[in-house]
Amino acid sequence: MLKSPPNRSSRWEKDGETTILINDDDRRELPVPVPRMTAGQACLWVLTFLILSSGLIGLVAQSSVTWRGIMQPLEEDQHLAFPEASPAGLVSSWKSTNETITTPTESAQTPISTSTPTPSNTKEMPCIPGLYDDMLVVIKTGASVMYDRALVHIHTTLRCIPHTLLISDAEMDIGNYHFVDVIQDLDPDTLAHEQLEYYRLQQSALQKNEDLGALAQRSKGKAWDLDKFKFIPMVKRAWQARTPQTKWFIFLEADSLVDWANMKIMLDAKDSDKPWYLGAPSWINDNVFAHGGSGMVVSHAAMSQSVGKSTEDWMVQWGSAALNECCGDYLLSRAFKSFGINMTSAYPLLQGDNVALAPLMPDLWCRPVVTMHHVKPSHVASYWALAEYSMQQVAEGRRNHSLLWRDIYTIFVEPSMQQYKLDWDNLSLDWEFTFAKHENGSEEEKNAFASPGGCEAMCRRENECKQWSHFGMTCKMSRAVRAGEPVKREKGSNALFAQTNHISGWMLDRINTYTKQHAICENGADFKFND
Ligand SMILES: *[C@@H]1O[C@H](CO)[C@@H](O)[C@H](O)[C@H]1NC(C)=O
Ligand SMILES: *[C@@H]1O[C@H](CO)[C@@H](O)[C@H](O)[C@H]1NC(C)=O
Ligand SMILES: *[C@@H]1O[C@H](CO)[C@@H](O)[C@H](O)[C@H]1NC(C)=O
Ligand SMILES: *[C@@H]1O[C@H](CO)[C@@H](O)[C@H](O)[C@H]1NC(C)=O
Ligand SMILES: CC(=O)N[C@H]1CO[C@H](CO)[C@@H](O)[C@@H]1O
Repeated sequence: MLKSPPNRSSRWEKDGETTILINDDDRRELPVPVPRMTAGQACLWVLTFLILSSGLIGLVAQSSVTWRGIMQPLEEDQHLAFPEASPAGLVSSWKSTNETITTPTESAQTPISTSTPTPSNTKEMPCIPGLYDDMLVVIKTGASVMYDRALVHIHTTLRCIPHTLLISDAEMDIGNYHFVDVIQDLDPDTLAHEQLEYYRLQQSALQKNEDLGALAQRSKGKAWDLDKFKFIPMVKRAWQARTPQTKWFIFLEADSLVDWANMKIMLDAKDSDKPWYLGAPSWINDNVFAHGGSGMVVSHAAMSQSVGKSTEDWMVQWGSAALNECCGDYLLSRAFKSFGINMTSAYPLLQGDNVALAPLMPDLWCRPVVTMHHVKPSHVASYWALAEYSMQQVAEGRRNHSLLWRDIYTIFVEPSMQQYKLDWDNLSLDWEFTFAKHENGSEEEKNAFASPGGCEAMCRRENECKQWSHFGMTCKMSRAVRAGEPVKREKGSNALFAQTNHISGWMLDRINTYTKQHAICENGADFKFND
């Protein structure tokens, strides 16, 4: 995929540098990658080798107490970036962070009891009639992943949304929820094209009652290739499915997560009679477009000035264009642009990170959660258990907003924060120390890339550094706190040899200072975006 979340594309691209540079055979002889080596550097490498091969001793020497536990086996919960707790447990732990949620009017009468969780504590909230009538919510998925991804939304995201449209590449049903095959809306020439071979395979598998998930696995990635063809007919179907009340068309994917109360606050501040096409910007070359997985929101005016002029022309002009494009969301931005409708960035309200990857602190701290992407069904459910309660409070006027990212930090991330985690990465971006760039650097710089302890020490030296990660001969550090994700340990590697493992660490004291100093979002939730 060419797409990357906003403000991150260039930085993440650099990730390639951190992958190990040598193959397994070389590694046995020389535990560090050495691109070009002079005599002086050779000394450094010998030294490094000694430090690293003395393993624990070397690490302990680098930063005493920190590395005491490095040989201990991983505990199971270290692998959970986003723990899956029971809904009742989550809600009560959230409620125990009293400052976060206590509002002046709430105190005496909270609808959820904090007593021992029982199933009745987690009973669904009643839907409030009419609340979301002005939205048409469109979720796009594919027949091969429908049960894996879309099912959870039926019981959560979509439960109180009266007007929905489910887009797929085969006609299917889950209970009352119908999934529409929009590929069939393409013209016959496009349908016959080789790029749609998977669609035809899937059609015949459906007729024979074959397992579509298994078909997708056999066809390795071909199912995903259908995705780009769905966007143009999806927008046509959405226009046709509007009701007299529809002001906003909200396009999501089945691995997106949404907080409706925050979404509604965001949209109520905008005029749907203006041609809004809101999204999280992504770029292909220099062309900006709204990233599909982050959620795209199109106003009634924008729809009526484009697809609404003539659904036939819309399909004739843009339906087959997917044959020549990589990505459907990019194609859609071109289609809207041809009607004079440019995307407006709603980042970071609409955004494509999940809990593990989002820069929780300080960037998102007082920002409301509106969308996330790459969210597992279990996490949609966990989030929902919490958001349903806060959304209800917003609807009752007892809160001015639903969940903020700092609530996400407090509930899902803080409990598993620790000084360091083994086999953990995707964190740190603001500083980078590598052999290639710092082979002639200061002692501190050389130590930083040479070992996790040196990397941690370097982070300690930078006042603003809140976390670091070490892998190979690279140390990365960052101002923002990201929860990160487990990384699979390289085959045959050993915890003793630090550079074959990802290790990430946090400056817990700095992080705690930040959370204390920013315990209150003094200006409330920050719903601003540039427009
Ligand atoms: C939570 O409430 C208790 C008791 O009301 C109070 O002592 C404590 O300071 C509060 N915590 C925060 C973070 O406000
Ligand atoms: C949309 O963007 C293009 C440049 O990419 C600009 O020329 C055009 O005026 C913009 N249209 C509107 C309505 O702002
Ligand atoms: C909501 O916002 C208003 C105006 O900013 C403020 O006066 C009020 O206290 C807030 N209500 C809650 C429950 O936070
Ligand atoms: C480090 O110094 C050596 C010898 O002077 C030189 O060949 C090499 O290019 C330098 N490396 C960097 C990254 O500047
Ligand atoms: C978003 C991102 O950068 N993900 C990376 C996390 O780390 C794994 C393993 O190092 C990479 O494969 C991902 O691309």
